[in-house]
Parts: sequence; C-alpha cells; structure tokens
Amino acid sequence: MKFNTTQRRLFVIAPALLALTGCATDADSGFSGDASSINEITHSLWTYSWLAAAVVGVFTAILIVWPAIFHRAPKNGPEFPKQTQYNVPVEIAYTLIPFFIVAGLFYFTIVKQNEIVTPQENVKHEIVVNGFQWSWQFTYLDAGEDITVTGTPAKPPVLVVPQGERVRYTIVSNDVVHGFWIPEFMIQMQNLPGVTNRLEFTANKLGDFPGRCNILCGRNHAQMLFTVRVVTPAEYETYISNLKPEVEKASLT
Ligand SMILES: [Cu+2]
Repeated sequence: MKFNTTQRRLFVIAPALLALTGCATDADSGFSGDASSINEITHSLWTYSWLAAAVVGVFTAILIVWPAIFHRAPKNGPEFPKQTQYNVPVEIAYTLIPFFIVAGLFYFTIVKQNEIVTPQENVKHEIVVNGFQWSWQFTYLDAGEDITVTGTPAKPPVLVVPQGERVRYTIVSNDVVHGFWIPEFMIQMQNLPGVTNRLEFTANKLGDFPGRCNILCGRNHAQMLFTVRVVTPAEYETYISNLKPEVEKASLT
C-alpha cells in the first residue's frame, strides 16, 4: 500500500497528538481529593482548570497543525500563500476568547478562595505557624502562648494536628517572605513579614504528609521542610499535654 505525503505526515502527527491529550487520573496526579477540608473545596477547581487547559491546548494544536498540513505552499507556486493578517473579526475573537478564559479562571478561583479563608465558628484549635530563615516554629495555643516547637534546617519540625477537628492557623514571619505549603492538602499560604494571614482546615486522613516552604527565601530555602502528622484527637490531647515538659526538657539540654 502506498501513502501520499499528507497521509505520511498524519502518521507522524497523530500519535504525538494522542500523547499530548493523555489525561492523568487523580491517582497519577497524587491528589486524593479528600486529605483535608481544603481538598474538598479546591479539587474541582484543579480538575476543571486542567480540563479547560486541555481543551484550549488541543484546539490551539489543531489551529497550528491544520494549516501546516493542508495549507502548505504549492511546490512550484509563489513563495508565500495569500496573506490574511489584519483580519479585524479574527483579531477581536482572539482578544475576547482569552479574556473570557482568564475571567472565568479568576472568578472560580476567587469563589473558592473566599470559601477557604472565611473564618468559621467550629474551630477547635489554634496553631501559629512562624516561618523563619530557614525552618518553622509552631506555637500550639492549646498548650500555651509560649509553648513552641522550633525546627532547624538539619532537623525539620513536625506539625501535629488532630484528625477530623478544624484548626485555625495564624501564618506569620519575622524576616522575609516564606510559603507554608502542604501539597497533599492542596493548600499554600504565604508567611508575610508585618502581615497576619489566617487559614483554617480539617485534616481528614491519619498519617504523615510532607510540608515545605515554596517561596525562595535564601540560602537554605531547600531545607525549610516540615512534616504534618495527623493523629487521632486523643493522641493530639496527649501530645499537647506532653508538650510543655518536652520543651522544658529540651531547653535544659
Ligand atoms: Cu522559606
């Protein structure tokens, strides 16, 4: 069987297009969708933003590939095909379409963001998250305003939170901008010097989850790690009651 040039080009392009449109499942993306109360809010925003990006990407690829295959200059014809720039309706269309895409993404992001940052009544615990160069300090207000757990770049701290109970986090910094980020919980909020940010969420799943600083904040930024340890409410109570002696013990050594 013989193929003409156009058919041969399609054989090369079609598999590439298929690879480009391959969708990742939730399992592939690493987001379970219910690790925290924030996942429940933002997971649909994440999913639909990627679907919208996929539609725009495929449409754009077709617009590029189609003329490259079907509107090539004829072998013995003029050097350039008929030029169609300054087409006002087309220019208006490709100004308005991106505007509506950005406006749509902006609108849904603001709606979800307001849902996340609006304080709720049912907060059970409060923890202050202080980012500093280059680690984290967690103050458990349940234990007392001066009871802190402080990490170092060599020994990243553990943030212990109770499963199924809403916690309010006060996000602060005394030096430069840091980013309090827990990828599994689909949340990040910046620690800004001179600004007090607030965030609330409930951790739903027991286990350890990596956390890190996601704003480049200096030499040891890459070591600004922490672990979120979600424990049962009873284990959390025990942790809080043990915290004070532990801190005192640590300061003596
Ligand atoms: Cu940092």
